Amino acid sequence: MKVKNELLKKLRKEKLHFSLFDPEKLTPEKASKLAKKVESYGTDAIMIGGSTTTTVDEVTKAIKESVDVPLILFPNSAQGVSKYADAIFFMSLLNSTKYAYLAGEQIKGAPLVKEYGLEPIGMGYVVINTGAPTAVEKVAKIKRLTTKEIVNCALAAQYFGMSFVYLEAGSGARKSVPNEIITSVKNSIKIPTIVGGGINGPLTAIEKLEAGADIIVTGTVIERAYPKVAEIIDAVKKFKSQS
Ligand code: 1GP
Repeated sequence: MKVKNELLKKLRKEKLHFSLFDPEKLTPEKASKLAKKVESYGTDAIMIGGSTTTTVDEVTKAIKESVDVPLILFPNSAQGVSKYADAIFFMSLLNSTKYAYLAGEQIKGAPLVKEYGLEPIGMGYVVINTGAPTAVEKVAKIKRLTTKEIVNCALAAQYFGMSFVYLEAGSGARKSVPNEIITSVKNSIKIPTIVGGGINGPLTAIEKLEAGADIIVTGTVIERAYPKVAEIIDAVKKFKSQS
């Protein structure tokens, strides 16, 4: 459990930043260029995946050949499994109403994880509606939850033995996960909380960290090559030195 243990070790001292790359929106050349950039800015891992089905091998291979940071698959289905990654978030979308997202695709993908020797990292994934429905909310037919139900999902993830909980507003969401939800989850569980979706600047990232996020994920700001991703990573690093 090399990748997971390294991340948990780092988390004992600091907050982390993960960069999300969606293979559907990137050519291998562009992915490689952006991966080198986020690595130079200090990102702690690169996640590879998106909401719609696509093959991930070419982009994953290009990133693997370009950087040394851990590559963690963030699959939307069994098709999101690539032999070129280091690890895979073996995740269940806990508030999906579709069997495929709860366990079906995971069962299909499990033999591939074994065959490719990928490190599985158990993760409970919860999609939170913060306004207009996002792609993941529509595709996975998400059940909208109260704060109490979100906390209960996070607790269930912990009791299943999962290593992380991911509170997701959806890629490109206009609003990120509300701070009070992050705080309620953080105060109720012992496993680290990942927060992503709609985090488009350093001030929002700091707010989420102050609310209790352990790991900040950004995707859209990287794809659009906004210089803001450097500022966001910098804010996460500075937060580390204050805590
Ligand atoms: C999506 O949380 C991630 O899974 C990233 O979202 O693209 O809005 O940064 P953004």
